[in-house]
Amino acid sequence: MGRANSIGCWIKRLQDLPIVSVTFVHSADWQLGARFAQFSEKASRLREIRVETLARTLSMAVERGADAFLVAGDLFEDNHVDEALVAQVVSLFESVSPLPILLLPGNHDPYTGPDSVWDRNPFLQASSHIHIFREPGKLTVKGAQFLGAPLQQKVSTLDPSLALHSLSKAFPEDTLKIGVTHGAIAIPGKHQPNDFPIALDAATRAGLDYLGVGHWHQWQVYDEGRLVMPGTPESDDFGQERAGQVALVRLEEHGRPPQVDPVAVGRLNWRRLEFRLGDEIESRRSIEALLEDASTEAGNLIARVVLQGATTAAQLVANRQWLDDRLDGVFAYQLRDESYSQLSETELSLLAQDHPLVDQVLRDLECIKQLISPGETSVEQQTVTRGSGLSLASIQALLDEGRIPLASLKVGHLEQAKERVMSLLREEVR
Ligand SMILES: [Mn+2]
Repeated sequence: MGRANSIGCWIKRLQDLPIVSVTFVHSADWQLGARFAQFSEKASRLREIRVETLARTLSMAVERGADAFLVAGDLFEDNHVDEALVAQVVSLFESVSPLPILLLPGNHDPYTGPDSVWDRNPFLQASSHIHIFREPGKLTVKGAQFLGAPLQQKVSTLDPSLALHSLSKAFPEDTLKIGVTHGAIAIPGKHQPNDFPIALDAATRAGLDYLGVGHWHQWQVYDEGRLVMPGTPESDDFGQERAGQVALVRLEEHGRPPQVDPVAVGRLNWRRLEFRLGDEIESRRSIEALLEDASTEAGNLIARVVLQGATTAAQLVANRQWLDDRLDGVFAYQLRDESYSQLSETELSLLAQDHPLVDQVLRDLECIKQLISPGETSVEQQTVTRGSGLSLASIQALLDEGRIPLASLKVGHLEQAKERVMSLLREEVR
């Protein structure tokens, strides 16, 4: 009897509690309309792919039963994107109606009034499930409060999350509150002072259960899991290992930690590869391995191959041809040539005639290298055989003058200096 009573009591208490749970997709930095000028004829396809990724991500949000879809700034590359793109994006949002779409102007697409992309006709005529935070404000979804602090200019030294404080205070303590804003995370030395610095504890400070931000293009989480920057959903550069994702967020009740899962939505795989000339077999093998990797569909690969090391003109041509053939099927491929000429004895003597100063620099570098590397021959002997004008004493004097302790100088430094001289020389010859 007592037991039944207590269960009944509990059920009643549960009914009295405002049970709110909300699931949403948090995205940012789509930068639709980005020019990708360096990709010339592939640039328009790169722009289309970003829109396709947005369409897939919206479908994913519907499939996962999301209650809202957030864009925490920089949906567009700038406020001057094509009218057709704006119409296309709005129609994608219309296609998932009534899923609430919450759009926040970022630093690329700040709300600056009637001249901004947010006041174009497709947005002005859009259905009410598409909400734009033109001003700091709130939108209620399933009893949870989404609070937006939009950007209205391109740069500012003010923390945009400060606007969320007053918005947050207007609600009872136990309300589920989600902030949305855009800016750099204020990590000392890692952000520009005028790049909308957001405090590392901005979510806690404003009493938010979650603060969804955008700006940097790689996934990062702060403030004990409450401050999330999901990165760009479609990678747009090399070296972004944590891009290509959006956050799927579930909040159960105020005060509980959010459940945040990254969902991979990006298609393109940007890879920077080093190709060591003089080590062709290993270099070619690593490219073969990448192309055979099942997770890397060649058609989705954007490869930048950096040629490095010393090579002869004939080897360079052969390796470039191999790369051109092998990487024919990838989405896009760039070759960066940082290699330098391996000169024959004849070429070296011609170099000495034509560019005596360069020749002397190379000989001096070689001489210093011999001085610091353990060898069988004495420095004096090397100096004589290399024909350098530098004596041991003059090298020591040069190092003293530059306050460089001999012990801190490594062979690698000299090799690097020689590579640099040779590559400059090659640029000159071309
Ligand atoms: Mn940004």
